[in-house]
Amino acid sequence: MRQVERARRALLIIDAQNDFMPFGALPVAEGDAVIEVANELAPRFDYVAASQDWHPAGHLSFASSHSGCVAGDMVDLVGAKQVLWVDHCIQDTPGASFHSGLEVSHIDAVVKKGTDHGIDSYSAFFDNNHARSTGLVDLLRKEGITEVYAVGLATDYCVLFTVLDARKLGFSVAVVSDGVRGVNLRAGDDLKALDQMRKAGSRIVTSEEV
Ligand code: VGL
Ligand code: ZN
Repeated sequence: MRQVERARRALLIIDAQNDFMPFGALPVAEGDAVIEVANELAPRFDYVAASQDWHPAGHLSFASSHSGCVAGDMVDLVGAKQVLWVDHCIQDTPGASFHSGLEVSHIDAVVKKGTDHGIDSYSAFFDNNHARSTGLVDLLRKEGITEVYAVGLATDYCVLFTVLDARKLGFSVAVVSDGVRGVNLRAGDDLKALDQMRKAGSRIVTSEEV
């Protein structure tokens, strides 16, 4: 009998942390809606990896680290443009913890990002200047994963850059549209990000289509 080989699939749960929830320091509207989608999908995957934004206090992506700056300002960090944020996801604080509703027993690996004081890391794979890997790509390759699905926060930052890197690394990629939400510093940023991900060759699917 012939067997059809199915792709090995991983679910990537991006930054499902308290500080990005509606009650958190850097609130994403309806951010908590991604939790039940993640919980529902996770058991159906061969491998589940979750990322945590994990900044040291005084991180240079924080407006509070630049005198005279407020959240939303742009600065130059190691030659790249950087949006400044309110303090968020500081290592070992409650704001950096996963939302309490997230079913962590489904998670096979956690990768931390944004840990270097001077450089931000939107992608769960590499920091923003692509100098350092979080190790996620090695974990996925060791598991024989060829296809990744993304849920989490935020559509227009960390989900976007994770998905773009996943495509560059050669994975086939799907973004679960009802499992992501955007910061929307400008209205419509989330829709633009979905479009950008589609143009980079990722599929946009609903959780029912997974
Ligand atoms: C994020 C802004 C700053 C994200 C992280 O998880 O999308 N956004 N740090
Ligand atoms: Zn951050």
